[in-house]
Amino acid sequence: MKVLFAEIDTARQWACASIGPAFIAALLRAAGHDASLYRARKEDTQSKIVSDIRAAGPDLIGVSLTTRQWLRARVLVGAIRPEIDAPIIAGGLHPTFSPTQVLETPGFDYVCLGEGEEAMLDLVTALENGEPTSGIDNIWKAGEERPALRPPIQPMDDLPFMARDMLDEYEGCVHMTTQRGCPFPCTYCAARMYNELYEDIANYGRRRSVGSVVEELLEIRRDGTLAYVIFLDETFTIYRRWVREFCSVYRERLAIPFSIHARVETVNEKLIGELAAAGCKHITYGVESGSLRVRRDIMQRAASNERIKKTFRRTREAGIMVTANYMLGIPGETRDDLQQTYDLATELQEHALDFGYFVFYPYPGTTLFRVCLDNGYLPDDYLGREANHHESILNLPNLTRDEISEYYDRFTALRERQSLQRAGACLSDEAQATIRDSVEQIATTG
Ligand code: B12
Ligand code: SF4
Repeated sequence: MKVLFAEIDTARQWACASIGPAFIAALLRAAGHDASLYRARKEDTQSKIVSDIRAAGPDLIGVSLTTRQWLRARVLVGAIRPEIDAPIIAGGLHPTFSPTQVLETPGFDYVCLGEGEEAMLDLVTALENGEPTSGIDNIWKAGEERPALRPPIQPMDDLPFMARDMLDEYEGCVHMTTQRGCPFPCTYCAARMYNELYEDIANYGRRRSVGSVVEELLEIRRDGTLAYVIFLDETFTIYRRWVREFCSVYRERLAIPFSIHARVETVNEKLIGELAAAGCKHITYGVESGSLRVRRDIMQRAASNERIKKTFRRTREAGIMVTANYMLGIPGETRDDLQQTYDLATELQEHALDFGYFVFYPYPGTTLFRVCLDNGYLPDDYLGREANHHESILNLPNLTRDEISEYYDRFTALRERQSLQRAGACLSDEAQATIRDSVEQIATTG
């Protein structure tokens, strides 16, 4: 059977496509099906997308959706439905936590709840054999009852390696995932909601064996270039024993530079040293807020500012580049909290090469989404608004949208100053003077 996954680009094209379909496609291909990816680029018109998909002749169309992709996807699927005679299934974070919203939207025939590999294989087999598609675990058919969930896939090593041709990788820079699930309780995070979805069935947290991860990378190297590895796991440094074993085997057999995401509570000096020795060149830490009150009481992230600063310093001293991420406009935050975030970001610049800053958006399924809903912070038309991280959609009692935008602009200016200063350090005196002028201009306007 011919399955076409459509990747829906939004404001920007990300470095790699959604990886859920790449896992599913690998299993479908192993079972003899044809699975491929079509990218609906931002600039592509609706009629081009419809005609491209028609030309591909799929028997089933799959779309992987985050909340950000949902708004464009629902319009595109509405346009595809009358033109192409193939059922359409949506999976991923957004359909999993807003399934009825998706199924009530014209064009969507099925929603996949949670993990999709085995469920898609069962659906494709049923469709191919002309069998009924009702009652397949995880697959919610429009107009029918919510299905049961099958247990999370275990062991993860049984899954075939991702269909890498679907990831848009180039020049040997590859993306890897080693685990599913995160044990932390961050209240704004959609990823951790998988734990709750599966809580009556089994523990959602699982990790591949070190051997399987290394084998996948060795296979990539055997087939071509392997220059850099980006581990996409949300917190690479959980399960320290696994990380230690990984570092030792990776260092011996691969020693290719790599980057990871981590939480400061999960690392110590020893682990940072082992990561550095294995080839880790870059760690992104979620700092999120400079206010301990906001981190601890609202976000459920309790690390102290001292711990954050110490971890940043140790990471840099180990020769690893550091990036920090911040969030602005969290429900319950005040202007003073925003200022504390700005102050901490300024202080951490000494150690962090760069930082990301995002205006808070409440993702369905999360604790903070519920807080926003229950307290009337969400505007009535929120379902029709774009999910973005540039401006707040919320009506918050302690913080205006303008105040959030003001701080967003201040972070933009801070980041520009930082990159100009770093560029300046390698330039001539004359070039540095020009940059100093620009920096001053930014400082006065920012
Ligand atoms: C890697 C990653 C990225 C990568 C790749 C994105 C991707 N979609 O894979 C990059 C860097 C590009 C990225 C970017 C962003 N991300 Co991101 N990202 C992640 C992260 C850490 C891991 C995703 C992953 O690897 N999952 C592993 C795969 C195997 O799981 P999966 O995607 O859930 O897929 C399974 C099922 O959902 C299902 N499935 C998935 N798709 C489909 C499709 C079909 C047809 C079927 C049947 C089933 C199915 O089957 C899959 C296999 O079992 C997640 C956290 C998480 N754990 O999900 C955040 C996450 C998905 N990202 C998030 C966000 C907010 C963003 C950004 C907006 C960041 C930003 N601030 O700008 C952008 C927007 C991207 C976009 N296109 O919308 C949120 C999404 C919340 C939401 N409800 O929308 C998450 C959940 C993080 C969070 N803490 O809340 N991200
Ligand atoms: S540590 Fe990251 S992935 Fe885990 S719950 Fe918090 S934000 Fe989500």
